[in-house]
Amino acid sequence: MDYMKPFGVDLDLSKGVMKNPATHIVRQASSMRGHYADAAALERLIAAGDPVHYEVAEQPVPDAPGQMRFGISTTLPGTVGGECFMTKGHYHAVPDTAEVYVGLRGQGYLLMKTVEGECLWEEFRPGRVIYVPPFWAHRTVNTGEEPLVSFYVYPGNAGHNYGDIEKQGFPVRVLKRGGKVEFVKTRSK
Ligand code: S6P
Ligand code: ZN
Repeated sequence: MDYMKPFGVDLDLSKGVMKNPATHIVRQASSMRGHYADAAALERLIAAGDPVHYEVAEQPVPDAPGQMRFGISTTLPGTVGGECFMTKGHYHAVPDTAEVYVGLRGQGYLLMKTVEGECLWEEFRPGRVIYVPPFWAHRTVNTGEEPLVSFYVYPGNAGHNYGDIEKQGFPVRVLKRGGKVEFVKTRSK
């Protein structure tokens, strides 16, 4: 049999980065249109230099159910009209696939929602493991003053479904006003 070869990668845990990632996705403010409540504030931020909101570093593996895809996700600190910087968020394209996150650096939350509109969150902090069960969409939110860095691993065939989140949004927004974090419900479901 032609086996896939084992491999290892190095993480710099003090910086919260993967050394020499094969894939490096960078999402700037201009790729976040439609995700924040205050669209005008986002446009001002784009015009003022279009800062990076988050980055993802991965070593790709085959898209097969027995494989495990893993990497480092880094969400930068900042706000858009008071709403904390966050990732787009997604369901997995194969919805009954779970994911595990481990907080490495920084502070924030993983918001999770079901298609019926239940929304729960778990705190990110260094050393905290968060389990995202099958069927829950997930979005990282940085509520701190430094980059929020996490390690994640999920099934190789899971894929991403962003379209449903673009349509539905999340029923809870995370704001920071006067240094205080607030969870604001935007609708009952
Ligand atoms: C993949 C995993 C993370 C996110 C990353 C960026 O399943 O959940 O790698 O992709 O945090 O978020 P998003 O919502 O833009 O994919
Ligand atoms: Zn995921």
